[in-house]
Amino acid sequence: MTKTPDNAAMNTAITMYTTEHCPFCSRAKALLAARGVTQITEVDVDQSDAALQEMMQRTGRRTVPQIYIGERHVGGFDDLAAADRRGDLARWLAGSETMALPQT
Ligand SMILES: N[C@@H](CCC(=O)N[C@@H](CS)C(=O)NCC(=O)O)C(=O)O
Repeated sequence: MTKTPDNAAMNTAITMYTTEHCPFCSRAKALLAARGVTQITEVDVDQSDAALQEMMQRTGRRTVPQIYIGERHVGGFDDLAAADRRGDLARWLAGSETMALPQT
């Protein structure tokens, strides 16, 4: 079966370190939703110091959101939006960087 970004997005595990009141987190979630993502595992770093420590250790950053697509660290909202503009986001959501995008 041919993968499309839409159906692949549902099979791509996305983890987002967030806090409840975080405009950049909302923007990141809205952008991912617009690209067909239906499920995001959110880790609220305000609720758990262990989660905050994990995020900082894993990413080297302390701002939220911090977004992972599978094991790939995308970064924050700015990084996500830049990846979207470059066309990388669609490839990552499709599950393979090496997969050729359909020619239009
Ligand atoms: N350029 C970052 C900005 C992220 C950002 O400023 N997030 C706020 C919450 S919406 C934050 O973590 N503030 C706490 C801090 O700067 O230490 C991005 O695009 O993700």
